[in-house]
Amino acid sequence: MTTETQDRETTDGFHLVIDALKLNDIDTIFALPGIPITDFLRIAQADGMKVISFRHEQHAGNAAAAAGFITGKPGICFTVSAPGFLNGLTALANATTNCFPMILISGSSEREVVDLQQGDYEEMDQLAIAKPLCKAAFRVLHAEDIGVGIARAIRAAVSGRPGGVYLDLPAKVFAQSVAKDVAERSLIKVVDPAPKQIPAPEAIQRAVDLLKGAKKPLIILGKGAAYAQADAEIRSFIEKTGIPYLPMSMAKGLLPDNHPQAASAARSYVLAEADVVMLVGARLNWLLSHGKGKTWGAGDSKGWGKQQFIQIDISPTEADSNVAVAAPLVGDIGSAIGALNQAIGSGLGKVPAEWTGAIAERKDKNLTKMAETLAKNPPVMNFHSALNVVRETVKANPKAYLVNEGANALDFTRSIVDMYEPRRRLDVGTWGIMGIGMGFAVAAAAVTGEQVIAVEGDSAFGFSGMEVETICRYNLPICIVVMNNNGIYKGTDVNPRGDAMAVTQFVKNARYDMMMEAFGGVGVTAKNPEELDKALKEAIASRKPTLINALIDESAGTESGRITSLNPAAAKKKTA
Ligand code: ADP
Ligand code: TPW
Ligand code: MG
Repeated sequence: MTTETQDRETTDGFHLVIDALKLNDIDTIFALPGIPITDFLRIAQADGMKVISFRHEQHAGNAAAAAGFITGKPGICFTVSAPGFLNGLTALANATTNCFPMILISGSSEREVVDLQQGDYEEMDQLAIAKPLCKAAFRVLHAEDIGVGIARAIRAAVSGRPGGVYLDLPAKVFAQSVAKDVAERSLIKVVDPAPKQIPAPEAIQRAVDLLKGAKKPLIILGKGAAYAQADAEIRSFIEKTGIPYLPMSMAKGLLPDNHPQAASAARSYVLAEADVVMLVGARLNWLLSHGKGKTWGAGDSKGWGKQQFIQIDISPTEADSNVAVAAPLVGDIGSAIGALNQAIGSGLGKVPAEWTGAIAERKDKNLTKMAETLAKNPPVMNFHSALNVVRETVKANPKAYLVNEGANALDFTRSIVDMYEPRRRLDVGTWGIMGIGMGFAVAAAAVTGEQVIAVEGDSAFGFSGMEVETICRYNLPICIVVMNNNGIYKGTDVNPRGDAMAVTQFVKNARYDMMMEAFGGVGVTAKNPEELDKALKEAIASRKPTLINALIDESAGTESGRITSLNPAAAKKKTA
């Protein structure tokens, strides 16, 4: 500790928070200043921590969440009280929903005044508000409890099912002085913050028996599998068993998308036909049609398919959440897959060739069709011709992070752009939330130093667009590609009254590239795949903050992208 704010015998809350974080190997803070956080951030920076200062707390929070997913350590976000806290809360709730470890630490007003509702500066009972939206919430009232507060927050964020944690620090705690010897003893280095959870041998055997009897087995990898960092064990299990697999969106790249056992190009076929499905860190939520209905080969939309499920999850209450799970395997994915690998020895016996053959046939057909579509170069650039360029760019730069949000801009990117490395795809996650773009991009670049490519719908980009200043300020290697189709889903909607623009339309031909130029970055407009390719190559070679305004046929998208069926209006039409 080197700053002049302390004397020899005592330290204070500011330093204790920093020391507690450092002691637990946390070296990066995502934040937005204001009382009492400004001084805290200054001291943290002076003490050698990396502090990334944002323009809106939601994006600082999203950055912390993404850092948590990428590193497996809780990402840390600091905000001021009431409004700053609330701005960060969406990110905290989203992190919890996605099972990403993060800690939101907010300054707060004085308890005595808040509890009597006497109208303090930015008064709010933040702890009570945060509680239902995160895994755990704590408040520290005495500086000597900071060590315990940070330790509990870290453990809560990363142990078991990871998630968001809130830590409330009333302003006066920062200024409290504590004798140095007391302070030192009060700090806790968390030992084994995310302990292994070894699944029971009989649970392993149950799963193996089920797989042995399967004629049409399928593995589904979710973002929990990506988060677990058990890449080699997972790959070995998949290759030893020969079972076809489907990656969920953020599990893409856990095994390269061009792996021979990848079944993504035959997704609807394998989901409808499989008899035994092993879920690895993936929930049977809306993204998997709740495990039933037509997607799963059931006759009607509410019926059950013929599948039997094996589910590996660290959360013991996840099994049976939507449909019966025949073989629940509670444990961390590394331990569970490790135990399965041991139990099956050199393999399970061959997956029936009828099954793998039928999948291969469909894959070939669909991949050929996709290749034809991608090869087309229509006079007005569309999602396919633009994303074909991004596809080749990622192929040539497999370590690059791909951040992705939007509706069509999301769905087309997910299916067109192959991923080759684990945890490189960061997207809208379980909620399908807009606004993660720039926060996730900043985190990926700041934490890993790798190139980031952010493929953004023009609406999606708008939610966090002001953070281009942050990107320029820290000179981060981020290339944003705005898929500019003049609106939400499409730019062609009409307001039948004609007295204002339609609700999904934006200003035509907006110059998003100029937003990047405003802060000293590179802005480019790309009207065709050649221009897009050139701009992407230059961005990656220079590592300069770049925004490519990719002009996309405004009629090319569909309402809500691939989830049109969730629209009440569409549902009404269907039942009418
Ligand atoms: P996706 O959206 O990709 O299908 P989900 O977010 O629905 O994935 O599911 C992730 C699941 O992974 C959660 O149920 C979570 O409890 C689980 N999980 C997270 N980390 C681990 C881990 N280390 N070991 C086992 N399960 C994990
Ligand atoms: C926090 C609802 C889902 S997708 C989307 C919105 C507003 C934008 C789609 O337009 P975009 O993509 O990005 O231009 P494209 O390619 O189809 O034109 N608020 C939040 N989250 C969500 N999901 C919405 C609103 C939504
Ligand atoms: Mg759009």
